[in-house]
Amino acid sequence: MEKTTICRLCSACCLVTVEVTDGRLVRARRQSPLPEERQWFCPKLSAAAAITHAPERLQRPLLREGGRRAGAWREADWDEALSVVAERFRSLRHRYGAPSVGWLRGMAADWGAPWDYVNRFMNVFGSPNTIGNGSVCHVAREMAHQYTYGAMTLPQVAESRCLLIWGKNDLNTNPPAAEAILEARRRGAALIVVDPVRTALAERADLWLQIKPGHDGPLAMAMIHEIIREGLYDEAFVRDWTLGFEELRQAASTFSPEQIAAKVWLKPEDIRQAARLYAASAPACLIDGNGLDMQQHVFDDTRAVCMLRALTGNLDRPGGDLLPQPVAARNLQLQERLPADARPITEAYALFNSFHHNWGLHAQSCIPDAVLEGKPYPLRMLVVQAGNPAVTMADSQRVRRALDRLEFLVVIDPFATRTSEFADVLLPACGCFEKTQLNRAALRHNRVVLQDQVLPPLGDSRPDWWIVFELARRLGMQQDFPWQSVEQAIDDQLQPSGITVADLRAHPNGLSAGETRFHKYREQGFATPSKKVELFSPRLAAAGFPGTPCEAGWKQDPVSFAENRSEYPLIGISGPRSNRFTHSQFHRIPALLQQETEARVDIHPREARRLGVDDGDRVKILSPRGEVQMRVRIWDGVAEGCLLLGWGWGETDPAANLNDLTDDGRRNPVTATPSSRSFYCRLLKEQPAAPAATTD
Ligand SMILES: Nc1nc2c(c(=O)[nH]1)N[C@H]1C(S)=C(S)[C@@H](COP(=O)(O)OP(=O)(O)OC[C@H]3O[C@@H](n4cnc5c(=O)[nH]c(N)nc54)[C@H](O)[C@@H]3O)O[C@H]1N2
Ligand SMILES: Nc1nc2c(c(=O)[nH]1)N[C@H]1C(S)=C(S)[C@@H](COP(=O)(O)OP(=O)(O)OC[C@H]3O[C@@H](n4cnc5c(=O)[nH]c(N)nc54)[C@H](O)[C@@H]3O)O[C@H]1N2
Ligand code: SF4
Ligand SMILES: [Mo]
Repeated sequence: MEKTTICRLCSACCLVTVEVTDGRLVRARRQSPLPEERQWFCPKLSAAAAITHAPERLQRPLLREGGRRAGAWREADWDEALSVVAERFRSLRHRYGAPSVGWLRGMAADWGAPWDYVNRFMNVFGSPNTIGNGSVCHVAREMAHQYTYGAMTLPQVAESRCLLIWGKNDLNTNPPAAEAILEARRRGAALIVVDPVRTALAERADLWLQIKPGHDGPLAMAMIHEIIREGLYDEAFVRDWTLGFEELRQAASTFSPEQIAAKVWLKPEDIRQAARLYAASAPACLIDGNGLDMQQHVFDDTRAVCMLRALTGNLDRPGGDLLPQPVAARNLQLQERLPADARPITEAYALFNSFHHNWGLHAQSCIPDAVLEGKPYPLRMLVVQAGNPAVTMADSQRVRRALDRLEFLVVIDPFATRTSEFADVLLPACGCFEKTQLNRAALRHNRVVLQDQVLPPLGDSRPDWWIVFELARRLGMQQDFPWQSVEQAIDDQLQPSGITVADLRAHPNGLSAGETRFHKYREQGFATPSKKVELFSPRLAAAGFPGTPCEAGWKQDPVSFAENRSEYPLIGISGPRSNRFTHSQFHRIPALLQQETEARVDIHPREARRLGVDDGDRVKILSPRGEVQMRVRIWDGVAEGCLLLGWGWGETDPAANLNDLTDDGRRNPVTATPSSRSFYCRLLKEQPAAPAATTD
């Protein structure tokens, strides 16, 4: 049997065809409009069978016996496991109040409908503390887009004459997007890449700006400076549709390419050329990515980048950056059921908490604060679903202390993880091909696609939606979870669009919920308070934040531990994602380990010489937070003064847990984002083991 569905082995959400024989996934291939020789390959999908049927998959709920440190698990059936969890929800609420229970979501189970169910569940239970990891993923960036022109844009690569790609590496992270970029190159579109690393994309660029890590805001301001100085902006658009051009011009006045270039490790002429090429090549699109995230200045830096789109008149224009037309859907979250005075533990990040009608809370760093320091009040129980915070959150040692301190921890995951070592209950979630769900990526714009189940759940594992619905019933929420199946819940959510699960199954490649339209702002303005693009944001200024990015001039070094630079002189870069792994996942799948078997640190040849290390050496990398061990690879694709550190290995090799080095002490004041992408560190060559002492 073959069936079309959406792959969720990473967040690219590709449309795939899956072949199933005798209840086993045999093969999966990505759908692509291109002839085979021009398709971009995804190794994770090729390993879909090995991942889905991995011997390590959890097949039964597990309960901890004899206390957390005893390390003994006992298998249980769902009835018993969910009763134990429900009982803890009740007793914590009774003893400390419902907000003492939190729910942390990682990226894996989708940001969409399953996230809505959890919010609904927690809101009805009475806790505002349902928290996603968007402060380090794209949600902080999304807020920057939203505060500038109302929504996160979608690059219109196919019709574009110039692609400016900023901190994104689609060749490794999103094959459909990679194909679109490579096709645009084939038809002659210009390519500018802003990245501290010479990625395969940077290698293909007309112009590669090898920026100093974490310094994207000043670069964007310098490009703005150049575009204004040279009169390359779209005057009519700026006049009619922006607010605060004068403030932006003022703020950019101290960021000329000549003033800024050396501070961001670039040449003034390269900055000028990038600005001119981008501004003069209408239509041009700007693709921003996770290189901007996990930086302390993510919010203002991304706002500055967003402003380039507006100045050049590329917003909502064919070949530019489209403002999405979301599919009409019900908000299932029941926020109104929380008591009016409910205070989330993320209350210090009020604008981030409320910027979007259904993103919910994402300042995940507040969880260890609440558990360890009772700030703003203690969190005592946590459910971790589809995430591995012991490896993926900044300052992992502190995170592990917090996990250990919890009175009760429930983990919902298809695999045992470093995080589940701290769990009291481990619930086996089934994988992406074993369940039906509506993914929010599909609701973001006007095309809806169903992630449709192609296989029965492995063993006794269960879909995330089922686990939440069952838990809700056990806590007496039948009325709020009336659905007998996920299909009913999806139909309910999609009712305003008139699209049903049956329609989607009849059109497995997706259904259009309307025509794509450009220049929508001409009818309704932008979705900001002023209805214009806010180059100056009165909302932010009123809340005490800079109204315009960089208005106070050059900021202090945003790289973590800048104050310790003399002792930790190198900049560690949390490396780009490999196309074989998703964060901490899949490092036990043999087929995916063939090319890369352990964590590497890439070092420029001249830097390696200075440090006295060679290809293949084992080294220690230290920061004020901790240390890791990795193997050296000499590579000139990374700048001198930087160490490019392999990402995601902490699950299988605790000595290579990159987030043991990162800092969670300083955070972006709007979005709670720590600088876990770039941090000062130093390197020590490991001494070969001393020969054993002899006693003759
Ligand atoms: N230093 C540094 N830190 C980072 C990053 C970085 O680049 N550098 N990246 C950041 C980013 S952008 C992100 S998004 C986060 C990711 O952080 P996490 O979300 O914690 O990432 P993963 O390691 O992918 O963990 C996902 C977990 O979900 C499980 N899982 C898979 N499918 C399902 C499912 O269907 N249901 C359930 N219940 N579980 C499932 C997997 O087995 C895995 O244990 O890490 C962030 N942290
Ligand atoms: N194979 C695979 N695919 C994935 C994932 C995965 O783990 N594996 N994760 C998924 C998730 S959750 C996410 S968020 C996306 C992320 O997808 P992308 O946005 O493509 O993220 P990365 O590859 O981490 O980083 C993008 C680029 O930013 C660069 N960069 C690092 N520091 C800086 C900086 O200071 N400035 C600039 N301008 N660039 C910098 C990196 O070198 C890298 O080339 O990928 C998704 N897809
Ligand atoms: S990139 Fe690969 S793993 Fe990620 S969703 Fe697409 S096919 Fe699946
Ligand atoms: Mo992410």
